[in-house]
Amino acid sequence: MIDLSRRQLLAATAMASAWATLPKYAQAAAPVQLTIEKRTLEVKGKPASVFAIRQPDGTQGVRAKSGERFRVRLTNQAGEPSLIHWHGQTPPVAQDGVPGIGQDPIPNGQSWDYDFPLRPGTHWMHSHHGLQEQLLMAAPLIVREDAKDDVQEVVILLHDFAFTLPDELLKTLQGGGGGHAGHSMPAVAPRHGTTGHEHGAHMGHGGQAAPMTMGHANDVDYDAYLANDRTLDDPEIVKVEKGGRVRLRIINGATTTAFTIDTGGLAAMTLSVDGNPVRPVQGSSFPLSMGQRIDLLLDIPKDGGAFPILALREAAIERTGVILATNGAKVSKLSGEGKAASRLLDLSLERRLTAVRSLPEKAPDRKLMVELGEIMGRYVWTMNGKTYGQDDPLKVKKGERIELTMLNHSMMAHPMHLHGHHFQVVALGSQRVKGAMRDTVLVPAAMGEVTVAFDADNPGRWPLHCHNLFHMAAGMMTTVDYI
Ligand SMILES: [Cu+2]
Repeated sequence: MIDLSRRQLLAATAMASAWATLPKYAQAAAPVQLTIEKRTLEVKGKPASVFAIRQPDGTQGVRAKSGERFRVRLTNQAGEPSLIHWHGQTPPVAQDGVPGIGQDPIPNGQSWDYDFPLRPGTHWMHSHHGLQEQLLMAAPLIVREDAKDDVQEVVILLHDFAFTLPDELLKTLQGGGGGHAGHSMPAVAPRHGTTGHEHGAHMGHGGQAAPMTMGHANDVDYDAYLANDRTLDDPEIVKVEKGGRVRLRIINGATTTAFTIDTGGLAAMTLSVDGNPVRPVQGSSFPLSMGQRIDLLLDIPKDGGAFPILALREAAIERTGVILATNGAKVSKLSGEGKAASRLLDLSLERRLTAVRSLPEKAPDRKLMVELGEIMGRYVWTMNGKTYGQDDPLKVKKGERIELTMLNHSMMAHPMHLHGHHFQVVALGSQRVKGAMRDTVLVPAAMGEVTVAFDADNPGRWPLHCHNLFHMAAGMMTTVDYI
């Protein structure tokens, strides 16, 4: 696995001094060992059998530096076939980790080698096989852009967790389950009666009020919401420095739960979304839908204290999070439930985001439209009226600039993820923007419309799907195809 061409090798051997550097090179080229395995996690005092993706020293996922390659040997010890997708990375399609597209699932006990250039930023990895993601088969994939030693980095991976097995949850959603007697069954949230609404707080162009955001937020009432595997009544407490700077790298790895990140008394500033730098937006409240990431910069006050960083479940009172605390600070116990329901996610932050590095100016070569829909009453989710397998793939050509408009006819919002590319948000409804570069964008319920642009520069068959795991499992996926 030494990545030297024969010519480089000959050149190296010609120089005696080069031998001294060769072992170091070889060492750097050794793959990171990553294993998918089962583990027992205690959730609210009860043991749960879940998965982990970790290195021999227990590190969950991968941490790397900008400029490095993703050189990983992935071993499956999950006890069942599995395959991991490197969300946010743009590898060749054969290494993208989607069963039936790049490769087949890795059988239990076998390994697979990966080697591709890393894309900087806060990314993550998760199973793209079956419903394994619901059982925490997910981990961070952090590629540090600039190693600033005076900034402390804190990674927060969010999850939703149920003691009920994922296929039972899906069956119940589809109306065919009902569960077995004796199982504790988290309620599948009613489809009607939790409809929330809010007025757009911002005015659109020309003084028109933005359309009211409507929709239904949650399909499943989970047993717990986790931040780095912990609930808020027993949270991770991260030691921080008085007067120090902290970079939060927050990943929403939950399967069907969107959150609002609440930094409380600390003002925060956006650094990047989905691993792509954005211009600073100040605030203390940031929406984060499934699959998305946000990096925030915080200054810890000079006199110190304890600072909860909360993730508020969308349109509900449940919450999770971590506590940043300086030495000796008193950390109060926090409840996993807040007093008032949090808001439905909308595009108010998206509208304010601007990419630091935009796509080069270019007229689109091709415009595509995808309508997101639901077959009412059946828990079937569609793209252009079809479910995955019966879908009409989106055909593009290599080298084209694509503009893809997604229009949501359903009453739930959908965080739409395109594999193999990052896109720029170029319109929200009819309003053109020079928005963020992303790989996952929220398309709000009830005629929400978002247009993204990307360059077809990575040939393959690339999934475009909703990052609500159950929506995807119930049909909401298609592909963008080109050679
Ligand atoms: Cu969806």
